[in-house]
Amino acid sequence: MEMTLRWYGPGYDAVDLWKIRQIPGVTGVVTSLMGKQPGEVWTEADIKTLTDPVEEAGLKIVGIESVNISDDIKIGTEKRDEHIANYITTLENLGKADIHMVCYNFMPVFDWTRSDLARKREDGATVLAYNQDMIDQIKPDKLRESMEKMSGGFTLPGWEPERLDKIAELFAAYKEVDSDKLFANLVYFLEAIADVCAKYDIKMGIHPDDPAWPIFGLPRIITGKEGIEKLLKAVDKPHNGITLCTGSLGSNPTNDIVDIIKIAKGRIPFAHVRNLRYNSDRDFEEAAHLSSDGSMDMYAIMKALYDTGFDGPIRPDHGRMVWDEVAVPGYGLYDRAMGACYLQGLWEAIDKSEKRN
Ligand code: DNO
Repeated sequence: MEMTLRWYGPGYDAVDLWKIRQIPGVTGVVTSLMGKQPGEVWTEADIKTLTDPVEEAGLKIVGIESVNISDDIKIGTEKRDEHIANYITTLENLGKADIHMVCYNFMPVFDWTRSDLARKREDGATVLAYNQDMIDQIKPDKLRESMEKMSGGFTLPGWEPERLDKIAELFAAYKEVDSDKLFANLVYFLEAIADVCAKYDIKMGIHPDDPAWPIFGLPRIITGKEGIEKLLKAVDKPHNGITLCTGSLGSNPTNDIVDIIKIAKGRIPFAHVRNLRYNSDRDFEEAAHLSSDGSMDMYAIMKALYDTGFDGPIRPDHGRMVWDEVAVPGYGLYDRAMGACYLQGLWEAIDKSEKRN
């Protein structure tokens, strides 16, 4: 495995690349062009605005998180083929820039969703949290406003204001899209990009839905083992893989993450590893990465990745906000640096004990 951190790109992140470089063991970043709208082409010149500063800092780009998929592709409108053609050009340009892993999601309208971006914990740290009762009280068209209010002025990934300005239209366009149709549109997309992915050896890692159940009546299809198995089988080609996000899958306590790692063996090009704590079946909050701080067994997760031969990029995921840091919610430097060291400690211990036995 290769330890990395997410970096939002020039002008979008409060964390400097040189600080990321000083985290022991971190050799690369995953990043994105946050200003691009889904459906647009990423030119070679655009991509250079990412590779230049990262390489100057002595790091490398090990993948893109994310090249977002337009709602036209997800819905299957008459614009989808044009957007897919643009996506193919983007993949081509990424391949030429020696970037071979792309994370994306297929969630309708909203990307990851939380009811609270700064819930205070007992020790004063703040964390992202989800409470279903609070979400049930928010109208979908007010969700963007509520997320923006909580974001401290930072642009949140997957919450492009330009797209969400048209929320009523988007909801109307999804009216005819049930989970079968959404799944078929995902398969259509993956088949269409198969050749370019094969040519440039690009691995696509779909990010699970977060939280891992439908919200606001919109379908969600990558919520657990069943959806993942179905997708891996439907397009049984090496470019079709998953981003193993323990926090998203783990939002549903019935998901057995170790089992999911086993069934997706060889098809996990990217891993996001973090912990969370369930307070009830209607409420969870994110925790420090340590097993003892949350509800998940981080040792068992790292061991399953190790045992299945995972060798891709991995990153600590959302961190708590500690020591008065001001940054993109979930993406401060301090707690993610602690997470990166902790995960590497687990990995080293597993590796050494396996080799001695
Ligand atoms: C949030 C992230 C997501 C993720 C996308 C992948 O913190 O986990 O925004 O990057 O869903 O496309």
